[in-house]
Amino acid sequence: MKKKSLLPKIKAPAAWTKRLKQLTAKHEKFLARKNPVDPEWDNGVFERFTFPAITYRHAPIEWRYDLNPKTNPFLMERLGVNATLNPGAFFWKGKVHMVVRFEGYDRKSLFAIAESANGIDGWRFWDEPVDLPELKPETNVYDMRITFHEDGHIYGVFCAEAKDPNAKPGDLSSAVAVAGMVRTKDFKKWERLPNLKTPASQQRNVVLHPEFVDGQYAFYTRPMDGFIDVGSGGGIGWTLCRDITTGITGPEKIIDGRAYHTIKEVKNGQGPAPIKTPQGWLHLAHGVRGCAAGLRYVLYMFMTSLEDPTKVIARPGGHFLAPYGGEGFGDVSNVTFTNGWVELPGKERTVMIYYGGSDTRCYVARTNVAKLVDWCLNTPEDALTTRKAVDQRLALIRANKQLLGR
Ligand code: M1P
Repeated sequence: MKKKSLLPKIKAPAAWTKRLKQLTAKHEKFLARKNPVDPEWDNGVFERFTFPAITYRHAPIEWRYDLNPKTNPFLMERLGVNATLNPGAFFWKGKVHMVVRFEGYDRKSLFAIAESANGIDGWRFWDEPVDLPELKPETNVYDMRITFHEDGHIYGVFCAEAKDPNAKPGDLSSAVAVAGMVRTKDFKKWERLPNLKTPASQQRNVVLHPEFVDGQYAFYTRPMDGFIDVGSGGGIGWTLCRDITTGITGPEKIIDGRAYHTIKEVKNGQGPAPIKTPQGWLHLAHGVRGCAAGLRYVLYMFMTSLEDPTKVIARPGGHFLAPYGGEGFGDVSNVTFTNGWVELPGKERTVMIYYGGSDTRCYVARTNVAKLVDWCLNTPEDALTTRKAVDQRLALIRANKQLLGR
């Protein structure tokens, strides 16, 4: 994408123009930075990269600064960017795109699309953020999942939150979260659909399945009684919807529940829409557990059956990806969260995984479908007790010893 000049068409003091040129040069240098594979990380499952893929520093200068020397004589940032996180992702017109949760200093999230030729570096935001139609009441929107549905539309499902109308006076934190929906054909014009109406009082991490199931739209859900605490709800749910233009769904059932002493004992949620493989649907999700430092968010995987997408056929134990190095530090530390991945064209079936680190930055990891399927089908399930975990590890060690002739 060619960068246009930021010099205003009105007269500006020489010092002001000099500062703008310096600012622009620094920004361009940052955007041109290459992002090599992290040479330290090597688990054979996926590659990591040296730098985050997108940070607040990727935000275009004209999205932050008033470029009028009369109203901004010091050329100061007027609308700061706090974080760029939790991106949805899609492949479009030969390039990889992220739908970034773009958060201002005021905590409000916008959706902003950035593109890259290789999906690793060279990310540039489109001209303007997504001009999302609003459905009142709505205070904040975030974490869009993109689904190319077989009905021919491209859907974005996201969390739409508003103040809880039943909150006690003085309680300015309680909120209600629902699943908002838009659809588009070109990622420029977005049609807002009604919010999803499921049996649960609150929803977050809702994702549209790419195919019709029993002739209906199918959604992965995450039913909750509360806004932060899922209460008696939780787990990755599943519900069908006859007519997406009404948003009304049928009953909800849990297909991947929470479990004591696992990486998803507090809550979990489907990541992006699943990827279809001959062996089943590949799912990437987040799991949350509590610890002395607060909540810890990691990514995990599972597979579901092609014949019955509600049936889990593989549950590799533990996390797939967890906060690593600087990923674990930020606005909400100890968090990795995903709602985007992209399968690149080609028989290698390369998969680029996009994830947020600590609600602050976007990261990328690279793998392929064959590795992910192997990881899911051949990684032992969570043993659930220490005794069984000892057995699991001993089995591995002893089998290896035998192979090594020890
Ligand atoms: O702050 C961590 C994450 O918290 C929420 O996820 P969940 O609903 O599973 O708790 C989301 O707000 C997510 O955006 C955020 O990264």
